[in-house]
Amino acid sequence: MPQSIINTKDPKVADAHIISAPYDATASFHKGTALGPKKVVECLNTQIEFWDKRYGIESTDYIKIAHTEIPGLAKMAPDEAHAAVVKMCSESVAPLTLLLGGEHSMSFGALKALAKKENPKDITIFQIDAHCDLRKDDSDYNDTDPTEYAHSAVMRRAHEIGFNLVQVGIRAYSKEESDYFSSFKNIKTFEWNGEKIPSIAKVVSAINTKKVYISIDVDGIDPAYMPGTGTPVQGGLEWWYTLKLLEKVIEKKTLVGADVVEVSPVSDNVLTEYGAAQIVYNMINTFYKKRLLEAKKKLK
Ligand SMILES: [Mn+2]
Repeated sequence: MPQSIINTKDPKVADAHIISAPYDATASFHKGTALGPKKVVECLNTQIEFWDKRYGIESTDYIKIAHTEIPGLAKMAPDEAHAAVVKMCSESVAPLTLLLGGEHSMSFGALKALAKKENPKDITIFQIDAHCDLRKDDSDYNDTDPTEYAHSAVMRRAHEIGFNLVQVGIRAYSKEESDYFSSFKNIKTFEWNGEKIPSIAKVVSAINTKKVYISIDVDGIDPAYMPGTGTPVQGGLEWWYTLKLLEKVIEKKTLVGADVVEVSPVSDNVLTEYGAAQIVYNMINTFYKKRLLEAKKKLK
């Protein structure tokens, strides 16, 4: 029996490769997301149940999961950090690569790496987030050294290079961002505004491509479940809705990569890193659902 969900040291043989990007230089409010990946990996190593009750099996017996941390990120400027993420993600050969942030700007490194192998026009980024992240740059809150690699601009950068966008849980944005998402047909924004929550089927059907990349900013989920994050906003996605939504997206679409970002651990509360680790494990298992169900059949 494996001692941890991260059960191989060799990313070359892994079915899923988790890459940590502990970086928070452009964060706008509460810093600390650089500490996120380590805490999430700790939860994967010691807290998450191997047994996936959805499939009735210990998936760690059938799925190899590796973990690598990108070294030296803390001292890098935003453009250097971005390049380091692109390099590491480009070199990953696992069928599924998942990035752990770090601030949301890290996702653009994974997306740039993906854009080298695939046409971004064929891929929808399925983004769970309180924020649109569609700013041109961070000059509205950083007048000393604005950067286009800011976490608040990450989805604008991704959209500019051709990716389609479906955004869920959005509830804080600027006029600039509203104007931006209103002017493109290939951006669909589901707002959380106290009105009726859209059905999971409706959200999934808004994804118009077969291929999907999932980007989860944990602040999209309600801070009652995920309090440890850089820019929390009240009134987000409910926990079980989130898990079901992700499961449906991965079942219906072809997952080409994922990230979980903006975990910023707070003292005396481990909900955020624990929840993020559970989300990571669930996504990997859903990706390998067919394999797990076949293995389960043979056990009988
Ligand atoms: Mn956000």
